[in-house]
Parts: sequence; C-alpha cells; structure tokens
Amino acid sequence: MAYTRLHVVFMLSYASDLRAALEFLSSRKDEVIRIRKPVDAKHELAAVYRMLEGGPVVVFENVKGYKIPVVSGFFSNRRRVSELLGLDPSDPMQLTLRCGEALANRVKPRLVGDGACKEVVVKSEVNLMKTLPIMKAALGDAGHYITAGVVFAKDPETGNRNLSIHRMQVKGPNELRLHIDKGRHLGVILSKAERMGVPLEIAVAVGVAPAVMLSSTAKLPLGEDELGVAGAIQGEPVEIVKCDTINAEVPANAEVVLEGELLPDVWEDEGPFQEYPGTYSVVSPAPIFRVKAITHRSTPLFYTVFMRESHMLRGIQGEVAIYRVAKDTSPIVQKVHLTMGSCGRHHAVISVKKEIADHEGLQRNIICAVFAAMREADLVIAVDEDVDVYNMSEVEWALATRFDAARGLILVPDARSHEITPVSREGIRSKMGIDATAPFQMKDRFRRAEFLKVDLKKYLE
Ligand SMILES: Cc1cc2nc3c(=O)[nH]c(=O)nc-3n(C[C@H](O)[C@H](O)[C@H](O)COP(=O)(O)O)c2cc1C
Ligand SMILES: [Mn+2]
Repeated sequence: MAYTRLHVVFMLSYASDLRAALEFLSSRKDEVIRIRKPVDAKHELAAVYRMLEGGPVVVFENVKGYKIPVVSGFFSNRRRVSELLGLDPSDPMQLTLRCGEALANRVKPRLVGDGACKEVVVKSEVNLMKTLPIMKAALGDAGHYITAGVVFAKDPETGNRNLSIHRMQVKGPNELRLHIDKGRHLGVILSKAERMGVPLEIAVAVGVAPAVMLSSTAKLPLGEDELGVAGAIQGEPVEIVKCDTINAEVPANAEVVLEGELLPDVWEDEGPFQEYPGTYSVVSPAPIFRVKAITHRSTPLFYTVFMRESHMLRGIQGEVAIYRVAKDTSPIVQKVHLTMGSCGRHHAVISVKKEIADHEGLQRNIICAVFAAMREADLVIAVDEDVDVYNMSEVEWALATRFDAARGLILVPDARSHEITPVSREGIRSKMGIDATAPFQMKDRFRRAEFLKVDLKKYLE
C-alpha cells in the first residue's frame, strides 16, 4: 500500500498521543476488544489477556473494585506499531529504519505550563492499590506489579534526563520496589545519588504516547535523553510539564504519574516475578520507591504491559542496534529481525545480498559483528535476500536447502548473554552462528523457481 506524504503526517499524531491512537484503532475492525465483564486484577486479568495476546489492543473496562480501566497491547503486534507510526505495515523493516533515523535526528522536548496528566492531584494519603488497578499476573508472582511505568530520572551530577521502563512491586500504600538490571543508566544514576547521600527523585509515567514508550528502550549512551528519540519518532517535540513535588518533568499527556524518590542505600527483596523468558526471577535486592504524589487525568487509562509487548518494545530497538553494526560491517546487509519466539532478543535473522564473488564470506563476518552488537544475541542466522526474515517457515526453508552443518556452523563457546536466561551460567552461554546462504559461485543451483506475477484479487471477484 502506498502512503502519500500527507497521509504520513496525519498518521503521526497517533504516535504522540495514546488516546488518539486508541480512538483511531477503535474505528478499525478487530483492532480493539473491550471486555465489559468484571475481571479481578489478581490473576484473572492476566489470564484473560494471555488468551488474546498478539491480537487486538485490550481494554478491561470493569476491573473489580476500580473505576479506572486497564489497557494493554499496542505493541503486541508489529503491523499495528508500523501503522501507528504511519509506516507501510507490509514492510516491517521500515519500522527498524525509522527508529534508526530517529536516533540520528533527535527532536528536543518542549516544556509547557500545564497538562492533562495533572487534572487530578493526590498528595495526601497516597494509596497505590486503592487508586490504581495494579495487577498480580502469574500465580507465582510475589505481589502486585506495575509493568508499564516509564521512569524519568535526572543524573544528580549533570542534570541529564534518563528514561527507562522498570517493573515495580507494590510493598505498601505509598511504597514500591523497583527492579534494576545490571548496566542500566538508572542504576548508575542512583549510585551517584547514593554516593552523595541524597535520595534520587524520580517520576514514573504510566500510559504514555506510543512514541515515548518506544523511545524508552532506545539504546543511547549515558547522559543522552531518550525523549529526543521520541520527538523524532512522532515528528514533533514531546510536550512535558514540571512535576508538583520533585525536580522532574513528565509528558503532559500521560495518563497517570507517580512522583517520589528512591531512598539512598536502602535495598530490599523484590520478586519472584514472571521474567521475560516466561520463568520466575530469583528474589533480589531492589531500591525502595517512596511515592509522594499521584497525578492523573480525570478519567485515566491504566496501561499494563504483558510479555509479548515487552518483547516487541525491546526487539525493535535491538534491531536498530544490530542493523547499524551489521551494515557498518558490510553494506550487503538487507534486513534484520529479532524473533518473537526468542523474546525479541536471543535469535536474529539477517538477510544479505551477495552481488559479486568478493562478497562471499562477508555473511560470516556479519554474524560475528551481531554477536558483538548485542550481548543477548545467542543465535544469528544469515540468509539470502530472497528469504523473508520475518517468516520463520521461510527461514527454516533456507536451513533445509542451503545450510550444511559441518561447513556453515559457527560456535563461540562461553560468551556473555543475559543472566536471566535460565540456560546461561550466570550470563555465560555459547553463541551459534548459522550461515544459511547459498555459495555465490553456485547461485544458479540454489535459484528458486519463478512464477508469473498475477493479481489474486482479480480472480476472486
Ligand atoms: C516492558 C518492559 C519492562 C522492563 N523491565 C525492566 C526492569 O524491570 N528492570 C530493568 O532494569 N530493565 C527493564 N526493562 C529494560 C529497560 O527499560 C531498557 O533496557 C532501557 O532501554 C534501559 O534504559 P537505559 O539505557 O537508559 O538504562 C524493561 C523493558 C520493557 C520494555
Ligand atoms: Mn539511557
């Protein structure tokens, strides 16, 4: 489907506003399901969502004991993400390229005086569980968790803003424990505050524009503001407002905002929680987030993220990182895909176009570069440009017809992956590269049979 320039500009507004996006999707067939039957936030909501995961956006309108609906699933489906960004959904690679461009051409946020996120301000007697439909998802989870909270923090030394998503376990009326993985900027910033002996003020926005959500997983160096990426994705500056009780800014159109501070040097047990691989995390120490104020829209939506959406949010930005390094290694790279079956991070499929004899072999250099580009990339499969990297059945066809294990397998024993993967030994895991490309010299032998191009619609009328 061809998109005119005007169409793209029009569609971009959906990336800058969650409500506009929901309205747009609601006007289309099968994009949004509204569950009107009462659902318990404890276990039931997650169980129902799991049955619908990967399909429509789901709005739970009647969460038992709450007036606020739960919404989830904008990012559970790649086609939908492409459409929200005004891209052609039939070419999933556009999304990777668009997010890559956004990293290179950032648009700074704009401070405004007031925002819808402050229509209601609760400063006294903050009670998280009473106010917000915070779910308990898996049966073995330790408690109720906020899963879609974008943390806005400022480096106490430089004042630079940082965005990242962290799961948060409710531990009291105004207290959460916030999980921070190794290497996260929030962890670095918090340890600076701890060294200074001061609390780290943070704001957590739950329910933000799709562009802000997508930028919160962008891979930037410490000190660079992810909001600049969001501005570039949505094609206009993100409007931000000052918080009421702390020195931080949040998107003016956020649905719900928690203002508060991470206490210095107080870490308590958090978990277990169903981690991204679908297994439970081990209990580990986490900083305490003391909430001072909750602000929200007059009729807020409470955003909640489940597994597939989390895979997609990370996977897209992972592809951006892989594509950049792979393309720098050799321009024969065409498309990259981090598969959903590997949680959007462990398995990459890369297509290459070998045009001259000297291109032979480069696909293997590229495989090694991808191992280096992303530490969780444990399996990298190189295929030719005639294989659809987004279709795992196609990829399997390439393995069946173009891969010989004795010649095309690259093994790197005991490299570093993600420590949460149960099979890794505290993060140590072997990497496997598979060269499923046809040897350039024998291209003809591997050529796929061609057929006449026809327009099927004409025959179905
Ligand atoms: C839904 C979702 C949940 C996440 N939960 C956590 C978490 O609990 N702890 C964590 O350290 N990272 C978590 N992440 C990953 C970080 O948000 C992500 O890597 C981010 O880019 C880190 O930002 P930074 O580069 O500024 O540190 C999550 C990501 C998503 C999409
Ligand atoms: Mn960062």
